[in-house]
Amino acid sequence: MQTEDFILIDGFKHIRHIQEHFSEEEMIEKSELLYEMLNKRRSVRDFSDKDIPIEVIENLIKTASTAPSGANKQPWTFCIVKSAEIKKKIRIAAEEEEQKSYSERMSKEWLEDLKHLGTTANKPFLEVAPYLIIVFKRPYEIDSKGNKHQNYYVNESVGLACGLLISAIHNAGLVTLTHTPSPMRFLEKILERPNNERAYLLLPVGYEAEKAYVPDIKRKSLEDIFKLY
Ligand code: IYR
Repeated sequence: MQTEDFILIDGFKHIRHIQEHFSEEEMIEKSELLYEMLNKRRSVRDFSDKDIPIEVIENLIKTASTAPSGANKQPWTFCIVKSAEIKKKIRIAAEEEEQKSYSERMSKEWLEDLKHLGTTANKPFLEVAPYLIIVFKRPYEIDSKGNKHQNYYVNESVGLACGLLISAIHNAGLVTLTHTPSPMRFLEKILERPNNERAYLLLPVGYEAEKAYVPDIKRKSLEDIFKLY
C-alpha cells in the first residue's frame, strides 16, 4: 500500500510526520548531553554590555516560537529592546515597582526566602545588557471586524515558549534572567502595546560580566522529583 504525503481530515490537510530516530545508545548519549548542557544554565544578574548580533536574537525568538500552544493560536509577542533610551525608561519604572515590592508588597516569609539569592530592588542589568526581550501574552485576538476571540491555555503556552527561549539563550553561550517586576503594566505602556497584550516576562540577554557571581544553590535530586509507576 502506498503511503500518501498528506491526507484530509474533516477537509483539513494533515501532512505526514516522520520523526528522526536514534539507536538506544545514541538516545541515552544525546539525552545525557542535553541534560549536561542545560544543567550549566544559571540565572545571571551580572551582565557585560558587549553587543551580540541581532541574527542571534532572531534565531532565539524563532526557537521560542516552536513551542506548542493551545489550538495553535501562538498567543505571544516578543518585543526586543536595544534602544538605550527605552532600556533606561524600563529600568526606572521597574526599580520603582521593585522598591515598593521589597519595602511593602512582599511578605516577610517571601523576603526571607529571597535572602540567599542576594536580590535587591536595583536592576542595573536592565540598562547594561545589550538586549531586553519582553514577552507578552495575548489572552485574546481582535479580528478585522473588531470581534474578540479568546486564546486557550495562554499562560501554559507562553510559559512553554519561554522555557525554550531560555534554553536557546544558554545554548548560544549567552546568559539571561527570568525577571518579573510586579506589576508589569508599565511595560505595556512604555512599549505602546495593543490592549490584547499583557507583559509576561522580561529577559535581559547578553554575556555575563567579567566577574559574575551566582548563588550556590542546588537542584532537587532525581529521587525527589521522579516517581515511576
Ligand atoms: N521580582 C523581584 C523579587 C524576586 C522574586 C522572586 I519569586 C525571585 O525568585 C527573585 C526575585 C526581583 O526581581 O528582585
